Amino acid sequence: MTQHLDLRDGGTLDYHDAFYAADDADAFFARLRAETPWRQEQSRFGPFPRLTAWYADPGLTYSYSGVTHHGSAWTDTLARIRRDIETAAGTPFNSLLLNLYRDGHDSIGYHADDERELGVNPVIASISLGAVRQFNLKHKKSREKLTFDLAHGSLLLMGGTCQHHWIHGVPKTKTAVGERINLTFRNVGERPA
Ligand SMILES: O=C(O)CCC(=O)C(=O)O
Ligand SMILES: [Mn+2]
Repeated sequence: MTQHLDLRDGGTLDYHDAFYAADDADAFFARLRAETPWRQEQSRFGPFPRLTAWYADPGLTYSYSGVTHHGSAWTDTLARIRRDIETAAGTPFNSLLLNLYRDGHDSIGYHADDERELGVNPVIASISLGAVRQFNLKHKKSREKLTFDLAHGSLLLMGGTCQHHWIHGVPKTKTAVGERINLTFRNVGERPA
């Protein structure tokens, strides 16, 4: 099932709940869980409540929540996923942030992917593997809220003005949940002077 939503003020969402079939999604989860160099990043507020990793084409650096990342080189698994997503989204991606949510205590707070090096109306492509977690979007002014349960093997594309007018996050949950891996593909341009 794929779902297209036009959001208030020009944002778009495209959600493919079974972008990958369960056996492919299972294999990707197992490989990425094992082969990713997961790191515990710190921001000025303390440790991130999740583990992260960053991959990118050579020469790119990316600042995220006050942390400057130097990307690792693409693995075969990640290169394959990137190709699939570029085809689905019709746009190239040169960098990838991975998040590992170890259990319901892990989360990402409301934010927009609006760093200047992502450009004006970035397309952000997000793959979910493993435990189903809630993904919330909130309009900055009207506070309108949307919630998705992001399925194992799903793809969510955020486009248009989504990052200007909406913030998004994955809240903590008291429900017992297993591990979830999220892959967020972005296209990082030159950092404006
Ligand atoms: O885990 C998710 O679904 C969202 C991750 C995210 O928003 C980010 O890394 O910027
Ligand atoms: Mn984000």
